[in-house]
Amino acid sequence: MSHYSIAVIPGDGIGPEVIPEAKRVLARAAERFGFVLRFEDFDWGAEHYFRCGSVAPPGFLERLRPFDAILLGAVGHPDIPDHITLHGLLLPIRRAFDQYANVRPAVWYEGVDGPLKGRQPGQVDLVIVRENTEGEYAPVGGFVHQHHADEVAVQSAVFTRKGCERVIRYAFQLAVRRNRKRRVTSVTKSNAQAYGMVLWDRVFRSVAAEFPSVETESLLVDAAAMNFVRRPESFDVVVASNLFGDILSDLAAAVTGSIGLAPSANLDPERRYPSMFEPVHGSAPDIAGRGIANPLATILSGAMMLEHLGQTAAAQAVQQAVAAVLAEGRVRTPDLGGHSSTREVAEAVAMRLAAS
Ligand code: GGG
Repeated sequence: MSHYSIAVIPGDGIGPEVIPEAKRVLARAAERFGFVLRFEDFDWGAEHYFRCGSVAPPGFLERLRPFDAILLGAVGHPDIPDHITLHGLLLPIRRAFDQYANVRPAVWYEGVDGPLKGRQPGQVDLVIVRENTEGEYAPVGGFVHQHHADEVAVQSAVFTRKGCERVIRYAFQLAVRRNRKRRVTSVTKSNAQAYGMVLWDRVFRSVAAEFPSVETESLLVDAAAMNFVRRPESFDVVVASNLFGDILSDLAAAVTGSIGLAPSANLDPERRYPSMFEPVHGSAPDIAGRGIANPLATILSGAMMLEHLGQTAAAQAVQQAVAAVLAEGRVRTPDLGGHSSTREVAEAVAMRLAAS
């Protein structure tokens, strides 16, 4: 029987509400498909910051390294500047474990209302591949004359040939594996960002030449945003820089009904380090503590984790159970127009899983 060790970081806000529900569903899947998930929880995030002055303890990356995967809820607290949480936990994990492909599917499920007139569920099934280790999120820059009237802040984006090439190649490989539209859309703003993103465009063209069976499209990010609304069904795999991929995945989530349904995988495709799975949504302090957060994005992130671990049948069963609960429309959280609790939605998925 296969055993997998999973480091769990529930984090802040709704993170500690959705994570236990996802663990319950994943444990049910493990039971049914005959493998073992050993979860170990880490109480890092805002509470750790209030107690110790940092969101994670010294050496936290070394503690995560031996795990097979990391499952993360959400980070961010209204009383801590967001850059402290992000640069203290999430971004170091992505960089230390070279999780260079942040894979963010956006699927419009049957039974879910979308905001777009004249479009139907089932018409949108796209994946954003976000570069996850450099670009606009590279920790390069600084302050001069900080906190004085004449202070200056410099923030540099870093685009390397290797960084562009590997994530763009991953996007093409994914388009081939998905075998849907076999289409990769590259998103930049290379008319204005005339160095890093020009390099990206050049690398995109050269990697595209390795995949003659894949159709390509290059869009400026403003046009991409417009077309996510105007023609979302035309997209298959979208590859974008760290910042643009982040923004577009929230837009894709809204177009497909709710950010409460958007999962993500931070992958080290070479499998040298643990990959990390997390919902796209953040800590949502406005609804935290009320037991109404949608657990499906975290459950679907868990399914992506099972897929990554090689438990494909279990991953598909979880995805099908989620799709069935959504299609049935009886149990759903308020973000989808329902009145159910986080626990009730997860329990409905777990029951479907057991029945399937
Ligand atoms: N579920 C992950 C989470 O809490 N994300 C908050 C966030 O601000 N993420 C930024 C990012 O993904 O780069």
